[in-house]
Amino acid sequence: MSSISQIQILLTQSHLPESLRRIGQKILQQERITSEEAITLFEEGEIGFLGALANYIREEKHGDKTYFNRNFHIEPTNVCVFSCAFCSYSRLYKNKEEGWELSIDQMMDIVKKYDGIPVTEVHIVGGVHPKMDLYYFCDLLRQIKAYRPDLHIKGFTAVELDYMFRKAKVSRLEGMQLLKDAGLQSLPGGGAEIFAPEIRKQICEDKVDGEGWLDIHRTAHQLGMPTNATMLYGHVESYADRVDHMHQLRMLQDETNGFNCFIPLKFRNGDNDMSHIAESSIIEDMKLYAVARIFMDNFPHLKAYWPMLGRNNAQLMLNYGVNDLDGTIDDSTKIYSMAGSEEQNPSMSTEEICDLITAAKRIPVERDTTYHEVKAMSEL
Ligand code: V47
Ligand code: SF4
Repeated sequence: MSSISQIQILLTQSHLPESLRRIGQKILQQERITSEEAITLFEEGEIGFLGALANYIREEKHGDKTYFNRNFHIEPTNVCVFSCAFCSYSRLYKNKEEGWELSIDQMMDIVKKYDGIPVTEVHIVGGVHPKMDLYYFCDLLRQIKAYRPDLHIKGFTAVELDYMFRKAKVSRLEGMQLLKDAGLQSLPGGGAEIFAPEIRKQICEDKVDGEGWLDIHRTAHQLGMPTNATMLYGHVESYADRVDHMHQLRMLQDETNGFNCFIPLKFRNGDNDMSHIAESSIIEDMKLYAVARIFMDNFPHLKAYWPMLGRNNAQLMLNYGVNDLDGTIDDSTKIYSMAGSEEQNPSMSTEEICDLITAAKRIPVERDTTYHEVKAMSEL
């Protein structure tokens, strides 16, 4: 049965509350839903209904295509001046002997490990080390580009950038231009967490606020650099906080059209200062992905980051709005294994990721960072 007829049948069911029927009709007429309606979906939407709406939108936008890319991570340091309560990864600067700090040569050795391997992207992300400044990272970017010009460099969360720019006493525009000139091409979506100030106060009080995060992404978009957006969910936030977060992203996207994808990040409670908080259930995860797909109508892509969600759950989300599974990264990221994700050694070969996608009756497509198709399945 097509996804449109599935929704039409659901909308005729007599037990469906009128509020949900109206939302379903809006989706079929390609109308945007309001923040209040998104909250209604969280509160009243039953999972089959939400899944059908999200899947309809996903198939309208992308058919069965499911994207992945070939990338690797460089994590320059896990030493961090900030102290986010959910973070299992960082070591405070005052305890820095427990952490790692890579020199530029060591990071170039990581790049050289991929000689002859058809990766298209390097993702640079880490803690915030006071001695690794803007000019240090410009040097790193230049060396990577000189060594491997074809590699797209996606790097630095708004948190790292805000600190770098303040320390170097440059404006956000000046700092971003320097990084762009040195080779930075796009920004990852990290550091967004939940924008609501009362939640930020409880989970990440000392780093850039929501307004600053949005302004840094706006600045990147002004310079023609695409970015991603994340939301850390499933801890102390309410449905209204989630919707407010997504609404602010949706408004910025209306203004700039600079976001590529939205990546909900499920809070993992291993070995951090929020370990007493239970993790969200898989049903809550499915609801969240579906509502995100329905609400964020101007975001082209919805990504399930499998190293954090686990590969089986990420596969399930392909029926709840997701059309991107991130990369075939090897064990080059430690953020999630340190926070208790079931993916202790997150690595999937191209064949494994394609099998995962085809088993869900979708079509795997290798993409580059900006979603140009590198290879369709028939060529993989
Ligand atoms: O901002 C940290 C999250 C983010 C935990 O843009 C946690 O393509 C869950 O943003 N439980 C950094 N999440 C990683 C990130 C990312 C990852 C992959 C792809 C992209 C992209 C971006 O990791 C942080 C924070 O929200 N995080 N600790 C935790 N315990
Ligand atoms: Fe530092 Fe990022 Fe961890 Fe926060 S989440 S403590 S900014 S590494």
